[in-house]
Amino acid sequence: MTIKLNTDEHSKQSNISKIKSFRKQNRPTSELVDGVLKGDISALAMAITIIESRIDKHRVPSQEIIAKCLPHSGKSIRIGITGVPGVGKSTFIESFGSTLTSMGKKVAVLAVDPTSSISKGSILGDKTRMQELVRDPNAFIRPSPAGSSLGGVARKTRETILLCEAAGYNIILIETVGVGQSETAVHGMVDFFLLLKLAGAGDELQGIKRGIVEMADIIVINKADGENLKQAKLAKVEFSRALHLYPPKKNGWIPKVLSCSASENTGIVEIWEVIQAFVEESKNNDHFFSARKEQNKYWLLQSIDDLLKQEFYQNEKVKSLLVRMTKEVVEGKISPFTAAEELLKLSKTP
Ligand SMILES: Nc1nc2c(ncn2[C@@H]2O[C@H](COP(=O)(O)OP(=O)(O)O)[C@@H](O)[C@H]2O)c(=O)[nH]1
Ligand SMILES: [Mg+2]
Repeated sequence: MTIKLNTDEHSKQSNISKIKSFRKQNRPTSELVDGVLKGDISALAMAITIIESRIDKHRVPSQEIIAKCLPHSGKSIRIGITGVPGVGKSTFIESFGSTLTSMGKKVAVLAVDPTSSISKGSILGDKTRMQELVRDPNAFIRPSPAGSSLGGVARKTRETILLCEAAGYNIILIETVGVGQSETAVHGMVDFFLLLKLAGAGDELQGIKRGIVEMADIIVINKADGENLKQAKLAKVEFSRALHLYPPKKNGWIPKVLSCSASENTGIVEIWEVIQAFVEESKNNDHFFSARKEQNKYWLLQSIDDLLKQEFYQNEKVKSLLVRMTKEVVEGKISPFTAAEELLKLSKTP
């Protein structure tokens, strides 16, 4: 096995930990879990690597690690951060994350970006925007797991949340890029969902879908600085009004609209205050924990879906018949439904 090393200088630290992890690969999982529970970053990184691994021999250890960490998880605030590329997510996470660590919090930054393995532009790859946080001993940054399906990427990120919590991180920030389905997946794994926006262009022009606005617990107009400041303040007022047109939230929370400058660190503390108010309110009316329970249920069903599909498509008999069936369906010799039924029947034969 070879270790893939990153070449940019900001990844030097991660290279060191990769090599260390590599050497420690034969550590028993109990030792690894002890390390995680003590907050040892290299143990945490290694445990996550095992969980993300698609190698068969990592399957059992991965389940053991999760089982042992689960009782120690849950004690954090999980925050999803979304917005179109360029809106300032990475810059915001740097500023917000550093503000939180300076308050004594331990912050883990994760990402769900199913495109990152294709474009190589992993949204956390631009660690240049997180120079401070990268060096912060109270911050842990982990790029998006690679994966071909959003389901797989999301599952791994969800499990990584549990490990980070077991390691003592009490704020989990999950970045996702504001296009496609990944924000729905992230919304399904966080307590609080933050949408970053820009003043000026309308939502459609910014590529923000209505559904994403509906999911947001806070909308933050970023880049409220310099010549843009006035426009950002205006956008904030306008958007607060527009929000009344959206259906009320099940938990009774009224989404807030704020503005900030991620690069100048203004308006950041106010955002944290809103999140604290949200947590307090939703813990008081019990929506905080009931939402997490709902999420667990959702992920159970999602996992069953994933596993069933995986089992089906990996079945050797299915694989070979699928090619022929596809051809016959395309040529109109057999109906798609009949073909599907036959394939399913075949997958169940021993
Ligand atoms: N003026 C200004 N520029 C910002 C602010 N936040 C981010 N930027 C700039 O916007 C660009 C995109 O930021 P980045 O954090 O990479 O956005 P991301 O793609 O959403 O992660 C960079 O050039 C940042 O320097 C801000 O608050 N004010
Ligand atoms: Mg970014």
